[in-house]
Order: sequence, then C-alpha cells, then structure tokens
Amino acid sequence: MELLAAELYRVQALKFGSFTLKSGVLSPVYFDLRVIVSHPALLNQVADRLHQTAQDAGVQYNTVCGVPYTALPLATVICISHLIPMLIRRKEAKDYGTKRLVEGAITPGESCLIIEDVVTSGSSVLETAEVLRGEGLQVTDAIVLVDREQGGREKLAQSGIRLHAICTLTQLMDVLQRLGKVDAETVENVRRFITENKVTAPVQPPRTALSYPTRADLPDIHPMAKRLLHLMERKRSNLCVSADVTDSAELLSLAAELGPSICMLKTHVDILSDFSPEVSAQLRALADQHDFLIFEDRKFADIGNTVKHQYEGGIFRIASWADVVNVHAVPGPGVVQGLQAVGEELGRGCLVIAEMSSKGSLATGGYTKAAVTLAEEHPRFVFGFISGGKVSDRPQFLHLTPGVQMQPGGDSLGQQYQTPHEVIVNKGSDIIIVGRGILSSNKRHEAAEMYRRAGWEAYVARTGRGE
Ligand code: 5BU
Repeated sequence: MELLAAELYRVQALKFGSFTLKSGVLSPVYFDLRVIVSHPALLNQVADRLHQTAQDAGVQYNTVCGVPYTALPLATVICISHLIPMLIRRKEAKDYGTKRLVEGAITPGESCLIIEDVVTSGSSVLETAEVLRGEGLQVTDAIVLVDREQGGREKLAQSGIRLHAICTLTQLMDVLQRLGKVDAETVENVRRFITENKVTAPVQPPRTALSYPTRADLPDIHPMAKRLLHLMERKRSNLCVSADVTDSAELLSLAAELGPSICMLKTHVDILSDFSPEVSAQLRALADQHDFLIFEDRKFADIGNTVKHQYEGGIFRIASWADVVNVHAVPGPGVVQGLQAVGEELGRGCLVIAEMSSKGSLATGGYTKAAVTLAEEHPRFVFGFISGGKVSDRPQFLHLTPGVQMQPGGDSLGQQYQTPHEVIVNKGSDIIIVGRGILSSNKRHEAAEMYRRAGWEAYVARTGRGE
C-alpha cells in the first residue's frame, strides 16, 4: 500500500489544495487518475491490485467494464492480463441515437464487474450499472481504487451493488502522513471534509409531508401558489401537461380534452405555426372553464428591459393570457425584475429554472443554489421552481418537474426521464410535467388520467394523507 500511495502522490494522481468538485463542493483533495496512462508500471500495479481485491472478495464475474473514461485503461489491463472478456460502455451513444450503448459480446444473464478509479457519491458507477443492467447483465460488485467515504458505498448498496475499495481516503491519508508526504494539518482538513460532506444513507428524501391545502394557507404564500395548491386539491391533480403541438386547433382540442385531468397546461406558444390572438383568447376561456392554469414555458433569459417587452408585447402578448412564466437565472435579478414590472399587477406568477432535465445541463451545484437565492429575493413574483426535485426548504415554494414518464430513460436529444413516484416521493417535487408520455398515446385522455392518478398517489404516499 505504501508503495502505491507514494507513486500516486509522485505522479500527482492526487493533489492537495482547494478544488471544486462536480457537485460544486470545495474539496481539499483532488484525484486525477487519468495521469496514470503515462506511467505504465503504475497503471499495471493499480490494475493488479484491483483484480486482487475482486479475488479476495470472492467476486464471480464473466466480463469486466470500466466506468468511462479514466477506468477504461485499468479495465483493459485487467482483461488482458487475465484473459477476461471486456465490455466498453459508450458515454455518447444516446446523442447519436442509433449507436450501441455497450460494445462487446453481451450474454444476458451473465455478470459484469465494474471497475472505477474513485467513488464519491457512487453516481458514476450507478449510471454505468444502469446501462449494463439495461442490456440484461447482472451487476452486483464494483471494484475501486479509492473510496472517498462520502456515501457512495451506501448509495450503491441500495442498488444492490457491493463496493470493494483498495483503500479509503482516510487510509490513504494515514499512509501519506507516515511517509511524510503530507502534514498533520492537511490530514485534519481532509478528515473534516469527509465528515462534513458525508451523504448519509439511506438518503433522506428532501420532502415535505405538508398537504397542498395546508401549504396554501401558509403565511406569505404567493397568491398564484395559493390558487394552484387549492385547485390541485380540488381536482386531485398534480399533473401539468406539456402541450407541445404545432397546430392551434390541436392545442385547443387538447386543452378541452385534458382540461378536467390537469392542474396546469404548459405551452410553447412560439412553436405554433398558426398562432393568432384568437388562439390565446380561446385557451384562456378553456382554462377558466376547466379550472387549470396556463404556464407559458418561455424561459426568459435576457436583460430586464428586453424580457419586459418580450413578456408584454410582440405578437404573443404572453402576459395577457399566461398565468405563469419561467426564467433562467443566468442574467441575474434583472430578468425577474423586468418581468415583475409587468406581471405583478396583473396577478401573474413566475418560476425560476433551478435545474434542467436535459443531459449535461449546466444548472447544477452553485448555479442551482444561486437560482434558489434569486427566487427567495423576489417572493412577490416568484412562487417556485422548475427543477428535478425539491431545491428549497421553504414550503411556500412549489416545485415543478419536467422530464417525466412512466418508464425512466430518455430520448435521442438529451431528454432524461424520471417516474412520477421518483419525482414526487423521492425527490420531493410537487407537480409532474408530462409531454410525450401523454401526447404520443393514441388515447390521450386515458394516458393523462393514468399520469394524474400516478402523480396523486405518489403525493398521498409522500404526505401520508388518508384518502
Ligand atoms: P416531454 O415530451 O415530456 O419530454 O416534454 C417535456 C417538456 O418540458 C418540453 O416542453 C420541454 O421544453 C420542457 N422542459 C424540459 O423537458 N426540461 C426542462 O428542464 C425544462 C423544460 Br426547464
């Protein structure tokens, strides 16, 4: 272990200082195992130790797959040295649509061992496991060089994966201190970092058990949130349908057909090929008749003065008919203030996009936090978020989540889906936004009812409300 630790330190596969992790958290230690491809003896040594760790744990497996990209050479060396068939997970296949997600000969039912360099939260290993399992393979074990001890082991265990590490971060620090490579202060900094950044398992769902009507009556609730919470309760619906159609007649017939099942209809008015003011007037009438809100998913993202015009004027005159609009946080407070200057006196409300459902979204970590602050600073106009789950502890705020279908997965252009249960129960969101899950059905009313029931049952399960 000492030799390995010293070598890793020498080639700067681990560094000490202040580093921003993928999650946005500042870490006093950073691993960059990519450098070991330039040190073949070390690469070989790490691969050998990984293989030995699997042997010692008595893991049985037919194939080996490295988590891309850092662990690919490690998996390759293991497979060549021990004549084990390898599989390669393609990271980018989804973007091309037709390419395979996993390369190599797959025999469903066989077991595949995952190799990874460093595990923090476990999500990279989980992502690869999910893809392999999707191909019919068994995934029960993962071997890693370093366990950063931040909850990855527990998270993987929840998904039926045992984590075996050559060493933990604590063990590695002990060895490096013994070797005189790091001082006591660095060791203490890392120790504190590990304790403070542990994701405790089982992960506590960030959810509120308050019912919708209880929240509607909270002090300082935004009038739009109050209205929405009450109508959700009345209609027993936390379903927002995303009416992504390009023909106005179809939009109106959708609104009429699905109106009774939904709490909200989400529009992209700029995809209509035949928009006229008459369409928005009719949509407004249908919303009033069937008791749902209209949410124009315009995603304003310019300076205050520009968005003010985009909201109030143009051919769409969005502020005159949409109850709710949303903003990107990227321009800073001006974007909300510009819209608020128009919307507040009309009694409209606004949602801040704190996270996006699309793969590779940049709205994570520090950005998401800043988006929450932006919302908190504008409570007279902002009443909630577009996000993958609950991002604020203020129960007056509503959370709306797009990227929802009955089956998790995604499309070929980066959309990623979660189930209604996952979104409402595990992630603590309030409203599911469903587009193609309903629109692509030839029985749209039945499909909408199915999602309405699923969303409502998830809400009942979360809040423990008797029915
Ligand atoms: P789908 O058919 O359920 O994938 O449609 C999702 C809708 O939600 C679609 O209109 C998107 O523009 C919208 N959306 C999203 O999917 N993800 C996001 O993060 C945001 C909006 Br913000």
